[in-house]
Amino acid sequence: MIRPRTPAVRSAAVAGHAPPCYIPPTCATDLGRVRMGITGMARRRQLYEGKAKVLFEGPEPGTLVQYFKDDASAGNGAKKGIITGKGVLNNRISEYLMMRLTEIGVPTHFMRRLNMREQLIREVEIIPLEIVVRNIAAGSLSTRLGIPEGTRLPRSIIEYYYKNDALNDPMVAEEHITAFGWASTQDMDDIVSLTLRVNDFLTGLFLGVGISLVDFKLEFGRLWEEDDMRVVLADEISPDNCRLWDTKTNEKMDKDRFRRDMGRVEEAYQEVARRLGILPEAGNNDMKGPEAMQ
Ligand code: AIR
Ligand code: ASP
Repeated sequence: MIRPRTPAVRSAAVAGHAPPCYIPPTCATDLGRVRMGITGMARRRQLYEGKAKVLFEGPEPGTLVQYFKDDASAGNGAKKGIITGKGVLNNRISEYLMMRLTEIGVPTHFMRRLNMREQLIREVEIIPLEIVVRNIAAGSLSTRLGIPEGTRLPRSIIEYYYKNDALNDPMVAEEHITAFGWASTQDMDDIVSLTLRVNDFLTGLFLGVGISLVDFKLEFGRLWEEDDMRVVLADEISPDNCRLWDTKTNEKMDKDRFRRDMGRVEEAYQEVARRLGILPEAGNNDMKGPEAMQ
């Protein structure tokens, strides 16, 4: 839904109140320069580096380049590692899923994939929430409520977490979200209806390739077009932020293999891509993709 920009929000945007997570002022002033290994000539301003991705200034105003790293972390950075080829696979998987979602009318920040590790996205003001949808009990829900992993939930459950590393992304209620102004009631209406559509669509899409969509995390952003604002899907959708289990064997095909030291992590990501019919054809060398050199 498109909404006119309210005067209050407009002045906040003009005054340069940075999106809380992607372009904090401290990072924006500390502009790194990168040279992309394989593409050779591309020099881009780095705006932000996260745990799994880097954001660079895009070629046009209002665009950014999202670079997918092989770095993996768990437990808010407590555990760190590299999953070789993950960046290439997540770039491709997220492209595919975002494109399919666009086809059914879900607005996203995705514009197009640029190369093995990068995609062009629209610059949005990230809403500082992690929206988690659960269809089957697992992970923190099982731990917190004592519901065994694998229990089918009576209905899909949506949870909200406040995106704040220093606080360890605490779970919050809609009351906190609206009271502290992280999102308006109208933003939340849009977020919930988009999230439910994404869940319905992705559940069916994954089921079609023998994968149960157990749970996943989404992020949304505000996209400003002139004086209008739309809430759009942002970030990525990949085995880094979905739990994906083989429907027959319940074998895990997602980042839990890394979080729980189960081994065969790369293979699991590749298998997801293979089943979706999008495994990059290139050999192992290309899986490394261009390397960012600072
Ligand atoms: N998630 C949450 N924060 C970061 C991520 N990636 C995702 C997990 C899982 C879902 O949200 O990948 O798919 C629920 O996570 P948890 O840990 O709350 O059970
Ligand atoms: N919370 C994220 C995860 O486990 C990553 C991290 O916290 O470092 O997926």
